[in-house]
Amino acid sequence: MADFEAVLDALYNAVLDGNAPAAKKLTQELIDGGAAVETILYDAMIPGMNEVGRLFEQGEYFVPEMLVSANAMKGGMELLQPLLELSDVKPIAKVVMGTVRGDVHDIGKNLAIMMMKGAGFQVIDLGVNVPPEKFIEAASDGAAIVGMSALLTTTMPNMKVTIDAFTAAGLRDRVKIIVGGAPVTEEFAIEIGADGYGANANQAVTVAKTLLGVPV
Ligand code: B12
Repeated sequence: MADFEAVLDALYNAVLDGNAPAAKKLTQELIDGGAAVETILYDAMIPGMNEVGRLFEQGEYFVPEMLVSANAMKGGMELLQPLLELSDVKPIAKVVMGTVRGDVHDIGKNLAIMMMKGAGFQVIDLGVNVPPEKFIEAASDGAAIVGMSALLTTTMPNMKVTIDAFTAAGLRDRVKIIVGGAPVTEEFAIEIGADGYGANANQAVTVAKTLLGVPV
């Protein structure tokens, strides 16, 4: 294989250009060459998406461009998923994850889920635009952790709405609630009464394990 750096660079550009076939091909090339999942994600795909966000903010990219980039990244991610799956291992705990109501961004949530599954959690993915009732219903069936993702400043408040709904339903003490997503911060997490915050998909794992008293 051509040197790693050049392929990572090409993958970054494939995400940036929304070139799904190239993103898949290059991801496969990196996997075959022995690149670590983290390297593929954090040194190519995620920086690519961040650049897409910057271009959108500057008015150079519009929603359709964001969408094709997201699809290109998702195609690559699908190839990474099987590498993280553990078989025949008793799950550490059940986790319910979703993107909050009003928000359809799911790449970060899906990454967090991938990492959590890889670390041995059983994860129920509720998808996007998830109302509080749906989080509550899914969590009532033995979940230890509820994870919420939000990418919009306008949907972040729905994390608090969901936490308050857990309290109102008398279930707040039964689950640990963790939050994440680009605009979410540790301070915000504390302010809304979440139990934990993760800045990235790896931290989703460490924060969940720490909250459950499982060695990290
Ligand atoms: C791709 C994208 C889209 C795609 C989403 C496709 C998809 N399937 O997800 C589409 C085109 C649909 C879209 C739509 C919109 N988008 Co958009 N989008 C983005 C973009 C470019 C990338 C997001 C992304 O995937 N990042 C990569 C992932 C890996 O990062 P991440 O989500 O932060 O996740 C990481 C961590 O945060 C953490 N994490 C995430 N979730 C969780 C959960 C837990 C529990 C934990 C512990 C950790 C964790 O782990 C992840 C991995 O490290 C961002 C720009 C950006 N840089 O964020 C804008 C951005 C989020 N979008 C934006 C906007 C404005 C919109 C629209 C309103 C545009 C419009 N006019 O219609 C709509 C809103 C639609 C809606 N109702 O949700 C703005 C938000 C601004 C704001 N202040 O709120 C941004 C920031 C762009 C910008 N710079 O202006 N978007």
